[in-house]
Formats: sequence, structure tokens, C-alpha cells
Amino acid sequence: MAAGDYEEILKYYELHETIGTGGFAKVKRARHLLTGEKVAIKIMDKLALGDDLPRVKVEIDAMKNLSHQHICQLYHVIETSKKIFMVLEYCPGGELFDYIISKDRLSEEEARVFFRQIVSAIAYVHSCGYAHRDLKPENLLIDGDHNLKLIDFGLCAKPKGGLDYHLNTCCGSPAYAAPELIQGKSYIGSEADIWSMGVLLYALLCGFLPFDDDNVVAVYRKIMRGKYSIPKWLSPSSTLLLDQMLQVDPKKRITVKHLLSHPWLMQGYSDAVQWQSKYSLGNLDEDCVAELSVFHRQSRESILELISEWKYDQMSATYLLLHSKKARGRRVRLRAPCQAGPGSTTPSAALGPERGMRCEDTPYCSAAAHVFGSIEFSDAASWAEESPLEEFILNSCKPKQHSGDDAQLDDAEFTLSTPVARKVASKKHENKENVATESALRNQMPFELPAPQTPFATSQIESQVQSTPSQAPAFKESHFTTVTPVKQPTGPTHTDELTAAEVLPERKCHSVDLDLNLAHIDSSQKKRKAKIFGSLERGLDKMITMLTPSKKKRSARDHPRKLKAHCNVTTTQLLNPDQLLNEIMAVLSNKHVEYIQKGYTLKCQTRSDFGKVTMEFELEVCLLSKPEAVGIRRQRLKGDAWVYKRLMEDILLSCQQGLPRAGHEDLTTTV
Ligand code: H91
Repeated sequence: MAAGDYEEILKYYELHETIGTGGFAKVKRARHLLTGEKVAIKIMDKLALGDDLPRVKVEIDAMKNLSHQHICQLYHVIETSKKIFMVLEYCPGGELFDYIISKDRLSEEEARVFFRQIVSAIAYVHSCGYAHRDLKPENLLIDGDHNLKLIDFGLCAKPKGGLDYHLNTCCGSPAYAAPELIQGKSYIGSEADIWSMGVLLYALLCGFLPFDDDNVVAVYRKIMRGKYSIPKWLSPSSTLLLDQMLQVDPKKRITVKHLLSHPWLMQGYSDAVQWQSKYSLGNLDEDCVAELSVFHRQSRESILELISEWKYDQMSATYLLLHSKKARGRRVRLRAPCQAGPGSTTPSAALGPERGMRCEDTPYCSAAAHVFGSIEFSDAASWAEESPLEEFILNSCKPKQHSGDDAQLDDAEFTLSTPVARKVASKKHENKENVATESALRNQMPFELPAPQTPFATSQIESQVQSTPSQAPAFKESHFTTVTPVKQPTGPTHTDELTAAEVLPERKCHSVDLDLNLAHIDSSQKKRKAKIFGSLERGLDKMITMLTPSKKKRSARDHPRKLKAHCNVTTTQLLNPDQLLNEIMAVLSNKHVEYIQKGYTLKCQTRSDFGKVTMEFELEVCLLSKPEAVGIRRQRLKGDAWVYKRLMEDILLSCQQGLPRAGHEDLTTTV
């Protein structure tokens, strides 16, 4: 990756590790320099996008028009000759999908809290004339307050004549697709979204899909029939609601309007779902405008004018991020990166591209400090969202900037897991969600209302590069070679005697295809797998992930990292990380999963029969404290979430079978 590709984004953001890849995009965690706020940056390569470039344009246009408490906020769009960067609201809780599977399934109460937010987001999206068309738990993220945010508008549609007009493109994930859509008929976008919401609600309440099979054609057949099983734990009211949403005939399907005050959604609530946006981008916040005007040394009026242009540039981003900081009760302050020491830097010198701001080892100064003539080398913690400890580690472990080197950006020298998913405080949501005006609006169709005021801006994506779509290979520098994992003695071993790094330096493995077809496995075994997977996870959500500074990066890490429990960490009762690592590698080889070993992390990928990378994920053997145990952190980077879930169940079950089952070395379920 050429250094120039990242030059523009590095003027405003500090880039951290990659948190996901999807199709043609890479998503990185980052920090906005002026506000110190965390963001997620979706990075797309124009050449690799090829024919998909219009989809990106659709997504950016939609996100510029949509601004809602349950939609991931777009802050900034940067287009360079080779790349498109979308700077987005950061959601530390990750995907709703991972949250559901970590708990097996959600209680009706918890599902209701989330489902009200999904209905709110979709009613708003429809009221703006859009259909999302790719609703699924992977496209709903959990923010720092445990609220949902809808993402991925790349498949959304805004029919010219309004939402009642028919659409023709069949898109989205097969398991969530409405019957009329897979039949290739023209369909109404909002009706298709309701079906997907029905599938989503079923997944929340059951932990699996209503229409599922290893064979896509069989999935389609099941969808067309519209028959699904009703597990015994579903209440009659949940069953009724699912039935109303999963009607094969779209005309018989319940509408968003009726969902807003549906008895199931009202249980325990006094008000219908509030779908209107709480963000009024027309009314600018005085404190944020004042701070920006001090910082930029410009009049309030000219700042107001600049913000109101909503160009999704640094001004939009700084305003929106300051505003979100204020909403969380943080100080409305901008930090100016100081350059050569007191007296030499003015805030305006630190403003942006023209002046070539650098962020290497730059101490931060407040805007106000500049105005009053004294340079204040700010106490990082005073800006920080995190605990002083977290901020300390963040600052002391900052990855080097400006290298533009992709590998370096990918493998920052520290790892930070942010506090995840607080337990749902349902009543808190209730208060947040409902406003006084709500009951008056209860009977209004969202799409009958005028579209709310949202900023419009001309798209910056003008040039559409037409070229051969060439997907960047996932593990481009790696050679996958076949290695048979070293099977260690099964009895207890001393970690200190034989570490993985010593025994297994940079092990690389190659195998041809992955058999994801679990149809040959009998259903009792499947059930057992599901149970094991669920119970391994259950209860872990009660804990939070804390910052874990990693030691200085080495070619191969010689100790497993110490991590806190998280919904993506499976606890075992093993005490020997090397033994577990070996077993996982043996299982991966067996299952034809390609992997690269980097210390205790296994970067894994699967391929289709045609050699296309179908899934990418990481497994990391880690140490957990309280109770002391060895854990497996897993992160899906790419691929179908449910296929991934099944593969994980399979891997975990095989590890359990492969390891000795005596004493405390047993891999058993915990918590
Ligand atoms: N999937 C569809 O995994 C596979 C942390 C995390 C935190 C995020 C904020 C925004 C987005 C992702 C975040 C995220 C892709 C985001 C927003 C839009 C969008 C895309 C991503 C993954 C990619 C990584 C994501 C989740 C979805 C994490 N992610 N953990 N904040 O289009 Cl609008 Cl692709």
C-alpha cells in the first residue's frame, strides 16, 4: 500500500487496528485528532471496487440523508485518487449477531428492547423513502450504551416514485430474503424489509434461523413455503407477532405502522416506538459552534455557515463528534496538536490539509489555551473517554503514524478492546426512546410524514473508475504450506518448558477445500454442538473486556496474551495454552481450514471449491484470570455469520474431543 494512499486520512485521524473486512472494504478503528473521539473508518480501494463503485455511492448518499439515533452516523467522507474513506460512528459492542450467539438466544424482554430500536430505525428509513434490503443481525451494531445502530446501506433503494413503487433487484442474504424477492417478482422494498425483520426477530428469540439449510436452494424452498418451527420457549404473543411478519403474501404482512404500537412491542412500555430522529441537524448546538469558532478564530456566523453546508468534511466531522461528546456529558473542547513548542503553533495552523498537520508525538493543546496566549500541554486523560489507565496505555502505545505501510497499520503494536455491551437496562431505554409528543404520533404512518430535515450534500464520489474488479487477496504476503501440527503429549505440561513459539515457529498450513456441509451430521450431534457452543459462551456477557496492552510486537509472541472475558472469548478449564493451540491447529487442518500461526494467534481462512476466500477469522489462545483458565478469542473478519457459527461449534467440539478429559486439564464449560 503506497504511503500516499493514507496521507489525507492521517491528517485528521490516528489509525488503529483492522476490526473487520467485508467484500471490498476494510474497517479500521481510529481516533479523530481534534476531538479525541473514537471512530470506525471503512476503507475501500476504488480499483478493487470496480463495478461495485455505484453501491458505495448509494451507501454514502443514503447515509448523508439519514441521521437517527439507531443508525450508524456518517461523519466524514474522504475520496483520494485510489481510495474512499468513510468515517463512521464507532460501536464498541460489535455485531448483534455475536451478542445473540454468545447468549444462545435472548430473553423476550431483551429481544423487545432491541426490536423496538430496530423498528424505530426501519420506520425512520422508510419515512425517508428508503428500503434497507439487507437487514440481519450482522448489520446491527451495539454502541457504548448498548443501543443498536443500523449499518451497511450499500444495498438500499430509494424508488423514484416513493416507497410504494416496485423494485426488481434481488439482493441481500438468502436466509433473510422475502419470498416475493427470491421468486424474482417485482416487490415493495418496505414489505421485504418487514419479512427480514421477522427473520431477525426469530433469530433474536431462538438463536438460529427460521429457514435454514446447508443448501441455498433448500433455503429458498423453505422460505417459499413460509413454514418454520416454533420452539417451546416462544410465548403465544411472540409466536403471533412472528406469524404476522412472516406472511408469504406481502399484502397480508403486518406494516411498520402497525408494528410501532403492536401489543408485543408495547409489553412493559407505556408508549409506542418513537421512530422520529432525535438529531436535529438544522438546529446547531451553541456550545459546539462556540468551541469551533474559538478554535478556528472565525466568527460564530461563518462557522454556522460552514457547518450548515454539510459537506461531510473535517468541519462536519468535528461538529458531529463534538456534539456526540457533549451528549455523553464530556467537555466540549477541541485539542490542537502543538508543533514546535510554546508560541510557535496557533490553532489555525493545526487545522487541516493546507497547513500539513503532523501527528507524530504531538502534544495536544486546548483551543482556549491558545486564545489566552498560553500553550497548555494537555493532560491526555482530561480529554479521554477512557479511564486514565486506558488513555495512558493508548498514548504510550500509539502506533507509528504516517508510514502509510499497510502491514504496519494492520498490526499496530498494541491491542485495545473497548468496554463492551453493558447489561441491558431496559427501563433506561424506555425513557430514552419515548418523548412526550409520541402518543400524538402513534397513529401516523411514518412514510406519510414529510421527510425530516437532514443535510444534503453533493456526492464527492464523482469519478467512477471502470476497471477489472480485482479483489485484494486476503493474506497477500503469505504462503500457505501444509504442516502437520505437532501433537504434544496429552498429560499436563509446563508452559514454561515448551512454548508454542519455540515448538512451532510461524507455522503455515494449506489445505484445499472446506467441507462446511454439516448435513451428514445427525441432528442430535448438531444439537449437542449448539448446546456446547452456547453453554461455553453463556454468562460471559456479564463481564466486560478491558484494555490489554500487548508487549512489544515480536516476530512470534512467546506468551499468550492475558485477556478479560468477552462475548467473543470462550473460556476453557485448560491450564496449558500450548496444548490447546496444538489441538486447535490439528482440528483446523482436519477441517481443511487454512491458517497462519503468529504466536498464539491463528489467522484462518476457508475457500470455496473455486478458490474464492469464503471466510476469514482469527482464533487466539489467551489467558484468562478469575477463574484462571485458558481461553479462545475468536473474531470473524469476513464471511457468512451463521456458517461461521457452525464452524466454530464444530471446531470447539472437536477440540473438546481431542483433548484429555481428566482432571483440571479438561475442556469443559464454565460460568
Ligand atoms: N460485516 C458486515 O466488527 C461483516 C467493531 C465495530 C465498531 C463499527 C462502526 C461502523 C461499522 C463497523 C464497526 C465495527 C462488516 C461499519 C459501518 C458501516 C458499514 C460497515 C461497517 C463488519 C465490519 C466491522 C464492523 C462490523 C461489520 C466490528 N465492526 N467491530 N464500530 O457499511 Cl455503515 Cl462495512
